[in-house]
Amino acid sequence: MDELRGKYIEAIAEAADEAALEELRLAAVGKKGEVSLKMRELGKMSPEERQVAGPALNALKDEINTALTARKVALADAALDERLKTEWLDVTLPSRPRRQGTIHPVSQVTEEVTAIFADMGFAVAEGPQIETDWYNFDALNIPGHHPARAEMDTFYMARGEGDNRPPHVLRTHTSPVQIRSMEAGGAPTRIICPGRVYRADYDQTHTPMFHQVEGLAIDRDISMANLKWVLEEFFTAYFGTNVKTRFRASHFPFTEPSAEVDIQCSFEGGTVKVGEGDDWLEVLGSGMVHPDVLRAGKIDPDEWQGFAFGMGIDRIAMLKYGIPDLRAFFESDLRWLRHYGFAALDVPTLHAGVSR
Ligand code: 2U9
Repeated sequence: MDELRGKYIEAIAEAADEAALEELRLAAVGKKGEVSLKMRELGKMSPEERQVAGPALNALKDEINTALTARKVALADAALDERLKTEWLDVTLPSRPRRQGTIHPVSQVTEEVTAIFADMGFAVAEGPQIETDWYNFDALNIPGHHPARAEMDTFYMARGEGDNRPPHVLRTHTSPVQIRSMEAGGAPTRIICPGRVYRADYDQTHTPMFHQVEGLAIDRDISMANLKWVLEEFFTAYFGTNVKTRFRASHFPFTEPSAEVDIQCSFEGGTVKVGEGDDWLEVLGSGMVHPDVLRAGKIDPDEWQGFAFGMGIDRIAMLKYGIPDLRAFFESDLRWLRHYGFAALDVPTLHAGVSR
């Protein structure tokens, strides 16, 4: 038995790899291994011989198994050491260039507009893009026969056969957000509602989805004078220069009186420059909220009054950044966006903290 121990314990300690170890395991304690065969012989021994040989063989088997495990661990450690010596990282290598995204002009302008109105005490309100025709039209004093409600102009959601619920539409303006906000929060209020809107319109200057920001201020004595000041303040901050405005009487179902607002510009050299020259550019619709619209929002028009306005975000983005083509937005092509200066990470965003 001592001979067996000497033979195997020594060989295991010197085994060069896992395959050699496995060979030794089979030769010693495998089914037909030397120790196993010896154990089988126990049956033929006298009880006295067995009492001595049995425990000794078991101890030898344990000893060999322990030695096998120890050598296996030692071999694995040695292999790891070897790998660590040969495999190494050059931490001084420059990193691989990564493709960068860019903040979309519409997102950037939405944040700029939000920051400017936030400074004047306006909070942001949001709402669903699929609306009931009540919130999108009736509550805004747009009657059933109004052309805007025709399927030619508005996307109606398909209804199943026999589904007689009132129609749902893709909102055609963000005005329903203001109705919901008036219902939920009452007066006084000061909010802007930026977001996507949809109209069945597609040509050189119109896309079926575009972005609007609308504003609403309601209090006991809000007037057109407040509207004019807020808008002039906005244009000057947004374009970074003093911008004259021109208010022209107009008509919208949801405001009375209503005004379209032009900003001062020049068209020299085929480009539009805002805040200089003698020309005018229409950018915005506005007015005093119609009493029926206040009532639809559960606000008493005998107690409260307010102004509202609406403008296209895509349009004021194109004006500020000199983008002449809607494709820059519609295809969100990085080459277009970069061309107009929308490189990643070098644009101020609200997340990074706006400084003006
Ligand atoms: C409520 C009451 C009144 C929002 C208004 C306009 C005039 C307007 C257009 C500008 C360009 C839409 O994107 S555009 O095509 N908007 O002319 N919007 S007043 O009036 C409201 C809104 C909500 C409760």
